[in-house]
Amino acid sequence: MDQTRREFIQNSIVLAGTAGLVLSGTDAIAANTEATTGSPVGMPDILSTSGSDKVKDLIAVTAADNAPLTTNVGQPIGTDKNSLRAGERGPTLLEDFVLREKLQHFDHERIPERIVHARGAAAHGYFQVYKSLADLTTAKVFHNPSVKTPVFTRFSTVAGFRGSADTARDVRGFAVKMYTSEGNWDLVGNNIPVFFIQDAIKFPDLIHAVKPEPHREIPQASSAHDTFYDFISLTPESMHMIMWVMSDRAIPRSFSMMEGFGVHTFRLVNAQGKSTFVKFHWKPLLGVHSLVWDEAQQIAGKDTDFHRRDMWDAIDQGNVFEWELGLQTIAEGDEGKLDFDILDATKLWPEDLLPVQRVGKMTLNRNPDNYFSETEQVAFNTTNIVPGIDFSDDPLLQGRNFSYLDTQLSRLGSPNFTELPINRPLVPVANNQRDAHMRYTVNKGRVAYTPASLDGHSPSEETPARGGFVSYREAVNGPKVRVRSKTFDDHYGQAKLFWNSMAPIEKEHIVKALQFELSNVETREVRQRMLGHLAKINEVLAAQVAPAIGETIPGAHGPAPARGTADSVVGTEALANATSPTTASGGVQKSKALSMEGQPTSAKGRKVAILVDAGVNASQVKAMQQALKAAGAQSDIVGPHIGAIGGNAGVEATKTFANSSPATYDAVFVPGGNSAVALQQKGDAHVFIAQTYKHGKGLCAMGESVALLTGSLPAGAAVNQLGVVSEQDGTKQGSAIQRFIAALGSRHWNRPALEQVSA
Ligand code: HDE
Repeated sequence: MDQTRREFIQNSIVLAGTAGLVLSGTDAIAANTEATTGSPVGMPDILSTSGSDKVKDLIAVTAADNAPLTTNVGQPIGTDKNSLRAGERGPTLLEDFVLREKLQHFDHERIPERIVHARGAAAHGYFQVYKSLADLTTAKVFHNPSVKTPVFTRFSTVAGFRGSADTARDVRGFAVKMYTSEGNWDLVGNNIPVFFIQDAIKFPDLIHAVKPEPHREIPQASSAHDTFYDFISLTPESMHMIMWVMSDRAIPRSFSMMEGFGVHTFRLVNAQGKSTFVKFHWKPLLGVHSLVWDEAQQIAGKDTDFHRRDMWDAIDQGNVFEWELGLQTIAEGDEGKLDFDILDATKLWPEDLLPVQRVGKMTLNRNPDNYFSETEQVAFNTTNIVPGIDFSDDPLLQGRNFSYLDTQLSRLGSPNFTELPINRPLVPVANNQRDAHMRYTVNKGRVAYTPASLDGHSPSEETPARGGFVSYREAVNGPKVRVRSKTFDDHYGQAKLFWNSMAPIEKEHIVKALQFELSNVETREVRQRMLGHLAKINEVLAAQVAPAIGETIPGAHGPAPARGTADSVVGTEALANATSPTTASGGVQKSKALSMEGQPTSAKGRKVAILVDAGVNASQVKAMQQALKAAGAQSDIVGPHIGAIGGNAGVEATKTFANSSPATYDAVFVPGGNSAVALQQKGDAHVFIAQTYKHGKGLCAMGESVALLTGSLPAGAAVNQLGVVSEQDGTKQGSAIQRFIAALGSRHWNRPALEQVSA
């Protein structure tokens, strides 16, 4: 290594050391000099095996606790409760620099929210590969299983403003920033594996159509309006994505219970320069689970922050959110064997044809210290890739590669946004870029150009052998044209595959979602155009949606129940049998991976409401709380007021019937005791039970409360089956708790008498 580069790296490491990195001072210099000289690659591998490097990096800029009050230039402040006045009742003086600085800063606190994905929440963690993937890629993040690469992952909705509800029906952003030893790698994906459009040039139109209509800024965070369906009904390529967005995937139960997808085809490139096409997947260890639409709408009012609160609380209590990274790969040259184009982002690669190999795990285990500094200022960029990972020619990805860097300028105001603590890489940054708003780095010397002979400190290029990035040598040739490739033409084949792959209940939910959305569209012509597309996907689907918007499908066969839903046995069967022959799917007609049925279930990450009043059996409450905690579930005691219930210090309510809702819980437990008498008189308690039954979630009542349970449900409702547990015998309390916990985490869709439930 030349002297200049060594000095630069040493200086950087010392700086990084004072900023709180794992290595510091002379130890760091020794360790990194060794690592650098001992490795063919020039950049020092400064990541430790703890994965906490980024967190330590941030400590240097995290405000200290209990510091004395100062102005922004460090002047100690005597008082900031009163402004400086000429006399106690006199006018305020211009000289009051404390007042002026405080107001000036406040006046400029906001930055523009993201144009899309404005509403989001994020957490820190790390990624670890299971075994080296050096045969596929030179990316070091995929080489050493003992290295924990720090990550910062942000989840978001797309359409809503920054203050909108978490549970809107929408695609979820799933953006992962990895602080690797070769610079930052951002995988800026979604929780749905395909997209609405095939070419980036349509993106502003799509977003203008889905956002609140411009004349009156209505509706917020909702696609159920005319301009969205006007655009969609004139854009057949969006039909596959529409099926996903109308499914329960668009209303996840938790960020930890949704999949993530890189969406586009990328390349992995190995040391021999061999390229393999790849699709990235994040598979949640808790399985994929969703809310039901009725819950999602209620939660939007009862707890706007439902998803961010769920993640914050889980991590705050020492739990983690985990996903395995999955890869689907196609050798370069084999892509032509498929009957769809791998550059078309409206197509997925059926897992039945190209199985997902799980190659590593991401663990999120630390909440940010400051929402604005970290979650709001984090700037993802699809062009943040590292050597060994490269782009495909997907025209959507190509457009994104321009957009992200560009948008950060208007959002964060300066090209120096990469110097913000949450955005800066853990490796040293060295180039001849200088100045601009809010420059943070102090560059030494007189040379800010290359080539330069005057100053030895100028950074030098890295050869590929030493880790310098080189683009994949893809051969490209063609006339300049504004045309869409014919290989992008199939717009319905994979929409059919998705529909075919759904369980009847999932089909029913898609039907109901479309009924809801289209019945909110005021223009009949737009609704009719949508029906036309649905009929091309599946006639029964269209025939079931049609009655809710006052239409019939001429010539459609397949029984559509009068109400247009599939609650009846006949309807359910009709939906189960309603399939369409697929195209553009490699011959796959149904894919298990697309359905949420059969996903792993567990009590982990679930939340139970325990309904209490004075006289509640405290030992049953305690036993349930302990069992839930042991199973990784949380619980809230819901009572008539917060605090000790009925003077019983052992039973402390943290929620009330007025400030909570059954929609925000995965199950309800009603312990026995005299509380049952008071709860009988409470409409809210009955609503808790009835609605939980209706939404297919776990219910458990003990002792005196068994009558309350059965009294809240219609005659013929399931009791002691399908996730409903009732136990009068106090000696069998333990087994009732176990049965209840076993039922947590799954929905029991086929409960009888749902129609009669009044909730
Ligand atoms: Fe984005 N997208 N996008 N997008 N996107 C943004 O960048 C854009 C697309 C995605 O948590 C913006 O920093 C274009 C697909 C996520 O901060 C902006 C196109 C996918 C996030 C932008 C797309 C995404 C964004 C707005 C069509 C899934 C939030 C703020 C070619 C694979 C990242 C920002 C975060 C954010 C542009 C389509 C995912 C304007 C032009 C497809 C997760 O640059």
